[in-house]
Amino acid sequence: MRLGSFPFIKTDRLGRALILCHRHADVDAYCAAYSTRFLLRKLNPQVKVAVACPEGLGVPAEKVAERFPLPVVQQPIDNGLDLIVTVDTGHAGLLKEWLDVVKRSEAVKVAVDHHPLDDSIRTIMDYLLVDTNASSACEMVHRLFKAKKVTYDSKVSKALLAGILYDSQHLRLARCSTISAVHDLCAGRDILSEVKAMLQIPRDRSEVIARLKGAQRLKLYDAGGWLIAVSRVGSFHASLARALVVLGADVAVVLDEKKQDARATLRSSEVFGAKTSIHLGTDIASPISKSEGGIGGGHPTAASMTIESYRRDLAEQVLEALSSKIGSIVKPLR
Ligand SMILES: [Mn+2]
Repeated sequence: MRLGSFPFIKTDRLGRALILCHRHADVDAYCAAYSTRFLLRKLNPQVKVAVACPEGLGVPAEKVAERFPLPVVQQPIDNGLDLIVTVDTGHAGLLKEWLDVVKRSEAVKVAVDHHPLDDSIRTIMDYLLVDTNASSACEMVHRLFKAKKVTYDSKVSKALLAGILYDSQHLRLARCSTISAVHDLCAGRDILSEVKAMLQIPRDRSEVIARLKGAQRLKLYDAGGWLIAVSRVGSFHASLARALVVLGADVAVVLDEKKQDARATLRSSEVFGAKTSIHLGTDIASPISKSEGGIGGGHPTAASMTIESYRRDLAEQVLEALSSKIGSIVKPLR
């Protein structure tokens, strides 16, 4: 990985750049975009940087965006771009209407990420700055600042911390490299509590209801002693899946089947991930969505997939995949 060569174009030739987040940007994606824009403008103060967030921002990202405002462009632009940077985007489908812009553009294309990249995005980007051991896209952007020997202001340090805390579950998933980035970003100031407060959002009543209804509809399965909880909700899928793991499920599968379109959000406990080495992204979500023409992938203990025009039983398909990876048949638990 040639972090020091970023942005892979002579900075004096860098006139217009576009930074792209994945659809429905989360805190990590938004803050990585915010900080990358700052970095590019430090490398060339004349550069015009547009940021796009397909389908807008998630709720926590929206709150963080109030503290770190960015001019976000709505309409796809592609004339005269010299550089396109995607942040936190492991699958090309997550770029939505901007995917065409990336494909058509003659710009230098750089992916900055911590997801295992799907071929769909791997093949359209020129340079991949990806470390799946990094906690977050923001940790990768912090490495870029270091490699370029560019200093950041206190807003950027807080934005990078926000992305790192958000994706590492407040450092529960942090590696030593994450802690060292956090140490560097704090630089002796007590800003962690301020950033944590930024990420504290009282849970919406509709989200609480979705979680409780999801718990009510829960079906429980056993595979080789592992408990798999399956439920359905119309929104707040990830929130419910996380809650089911907190309740004690080893794996949570939350489904949302609308007309022909199906979506599944998967979470597993860290113990399940460590003992079985089953990677929910590359072992489950990615192969199923690929075989069904959908979009899917993710991390070892957190993954999701969306499949349009889906006609089978997604719960059954996910349970089958888990069963074969665990090496044990799945039985409903009474
Ligand atoms: Mn991320």
